[in-house]
Amino acid sequence: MTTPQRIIDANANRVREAMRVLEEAARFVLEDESLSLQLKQMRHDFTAALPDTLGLVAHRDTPGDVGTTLTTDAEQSRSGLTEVIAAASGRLSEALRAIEEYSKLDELGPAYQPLAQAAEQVRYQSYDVTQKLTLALNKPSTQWRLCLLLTQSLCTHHDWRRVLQHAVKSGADCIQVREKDMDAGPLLEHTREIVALVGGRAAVIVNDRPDLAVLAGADGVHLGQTDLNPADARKIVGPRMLIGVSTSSLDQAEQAKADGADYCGVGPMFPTTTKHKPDLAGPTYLRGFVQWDGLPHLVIGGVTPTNIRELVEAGGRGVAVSSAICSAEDPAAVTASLCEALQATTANK
Ligand code: TZP
Ligand code: MG
Repeated sequence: MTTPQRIIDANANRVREAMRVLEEAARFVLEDESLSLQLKQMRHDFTAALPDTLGLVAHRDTPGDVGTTLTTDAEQSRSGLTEVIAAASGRLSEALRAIEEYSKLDELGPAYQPLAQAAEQVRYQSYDVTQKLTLALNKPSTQWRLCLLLTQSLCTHHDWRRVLQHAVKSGADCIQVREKDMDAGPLLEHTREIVALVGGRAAVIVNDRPDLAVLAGADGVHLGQTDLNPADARKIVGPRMLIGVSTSSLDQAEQAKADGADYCGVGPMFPTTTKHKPDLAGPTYLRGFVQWDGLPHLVIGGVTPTNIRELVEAGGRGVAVSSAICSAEDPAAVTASLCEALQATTANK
């Protein structure tokens, strides 16, 4: 009786093929090193659980397979990458389940038991990686144009709520809550108020605190080099929320990407009194970052309507600005002027 082996062989091919489809998306579409590695590892673990000694290939009979000419309309087209991933992950888990069930048949004896167990383990892993892939492919773009770093004490001419409203109305598409001296309780209340005031018109990112970002229903968290590692922060914020990392060199940017960051702060560009940063990365780093083009960016540090042109010319597509807007007499005008300068780049891309 060769039927179970033939089924197992056919499904083992399906598993490897489906894994390849997923792996290519992780590697070439998302360029996500850790997800690519996870998929590669799964493919290797699965192949190792299929020893040649089982002689499965001898049971193959492709010309005699009545299923090779059966197709459905749904198999003939894919509306986009999400559907490619959905089809491959469905095929993967179904094929793994088929292997698991047929490998348990008494008639095959104990040699197939490890295969049944391995197929079950890989199936659970497949649920995890396909969720990560699907969420990553559907993540909103994080190439914002203008991020306002909102700090109450820097709002010298207007109440911070007015600064916020003016900035959002005038084109800021991201707000980072940056209050270094606020305790967790008040900071959570403050962030909740900002989330409510912004009302979905811009993304809200919380500086330093992934826990508060989750509790306040914000869109993400921004981390410095000595804050939590993005991979650890991800355990708190989950797969959907955005994680940004401040970087001053390409090594840091590459590391941030490997750790699962969604965008990088790139700076500091110019001297600033907002944060003590003795070493300027400057436009030279921005040019290197743009050439690398591994993640969306926010150029930061002393950015004003006067110097933004240089950053635009260096390839900057998004900026993060604190004092130039918070301390402005006319925060709306400053925001509009910065956005206008950036509009030119986006139009040129
Ligand atoms: N990280 C690098 S420079 C900087 C931060 C948080 C300060 C940005 O503020 P400003 O006032 O726009 O220079
Ligand atoms: Mg920090």
